[in-house]
Amino acid sequence: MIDVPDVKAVKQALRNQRIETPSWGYGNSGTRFKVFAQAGVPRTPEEKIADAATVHRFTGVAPTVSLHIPWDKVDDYAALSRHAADLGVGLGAINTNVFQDDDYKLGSVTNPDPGVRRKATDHLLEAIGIMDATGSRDLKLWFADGLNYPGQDDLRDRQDRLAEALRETYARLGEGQRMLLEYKLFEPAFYATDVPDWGTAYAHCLELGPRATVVIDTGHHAPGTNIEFIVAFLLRQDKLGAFDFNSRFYADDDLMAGAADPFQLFRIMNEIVRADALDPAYGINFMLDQCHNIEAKIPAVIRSVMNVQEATAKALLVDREALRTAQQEGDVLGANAVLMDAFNTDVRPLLAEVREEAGLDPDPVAAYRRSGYQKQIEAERAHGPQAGWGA
Ligand code: PSV
Ligand code: MN
Repeated sequence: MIDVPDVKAVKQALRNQRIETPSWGYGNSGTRFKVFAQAGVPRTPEEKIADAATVHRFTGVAPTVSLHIPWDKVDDYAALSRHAADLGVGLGAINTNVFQDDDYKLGSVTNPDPGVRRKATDHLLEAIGIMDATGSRDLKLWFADGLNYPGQDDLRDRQDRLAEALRETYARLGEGQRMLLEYKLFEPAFYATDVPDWGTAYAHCLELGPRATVVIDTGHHAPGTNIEFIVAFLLRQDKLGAFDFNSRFYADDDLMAGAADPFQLFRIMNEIVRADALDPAYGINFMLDQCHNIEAKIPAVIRSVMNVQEATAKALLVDREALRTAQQEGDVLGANAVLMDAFNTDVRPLLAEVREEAGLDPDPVAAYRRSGYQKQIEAERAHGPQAGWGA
């Protein structure tokens, strides 16, 4: 292992790290061609939260779970929050869903029909009401809005409509609540998306005020995009609110974070560490947004959490002083070597120690497999409709 100047501080940072898991990652989800059902999948939001609590039990760093409304609609959100607390976790970001009603065929908040826009904005306001009940801090907005054909609607008018809905929603935020705006280059709209990139999201957040910040979903960029640059830029502007971590090979593949390109995840976490933005007190919500179609879901979420931890540990090992010196001296190869030395370090023994010192099993996936939880949920959840993207 490379020389670690302050191994205690590195371990402390790793112990303090927080990663939020998505309720929908525990349900059935997949591609538009096929969603493969799995045994033991949750049927209710309560059961999804139980799975999230299980991930936290074995990793120790995933104490909150994001909800998606209406997929996680319940009558009593305060009771759901108590259920989560009883299981040792909290409810995190509330994700809005203005993309699955027939009314939204031509868009939600940017729809040319004011009635549809009203309905969509009302859903965003309803989500803030849910946050009031759950105590959630973050309202997460992603709009599928966009156009399939040139000329289909007026690009600029749609920006005005978007700004109006965002303004109304922002004004409704309560004390301590924030708005996170996610962008996506493509899909389901194929010609033009209304919030296609970080620049558009950033400009809208800037207009709104300090409580509106950008979400970077790692799967939502053109191939080859330098995501760590976006991270560095938004951090400098104090406008990075959250991540939706996942992996992509080609499009929005939603594979496990760190699976396709662990080096990219390291480069992202390197910018986070560089800005001292890892600590939960800084306010970035490090979320996963994934779907596990062919792999077992709970161990896949555990593996993803571990992948983020590994990238983070490597970023914490970067010798900042040596890097700065090499950079200032114009030592191109030296600077690059400092970064690569950290990336090429096997941090698994370090993380195993961190877990053991926290009273956890050093191998969370193996511990999960031994725990009997999978067998238990397969027996308990044998009947009834399983949760999925539409339920
Ligand atoms: C859209 O592709 C997205 O990344 C948004 O975050 C949605 O809320 C989520 O996926 C749902 O799976
Ligand atoms: Mn996302």
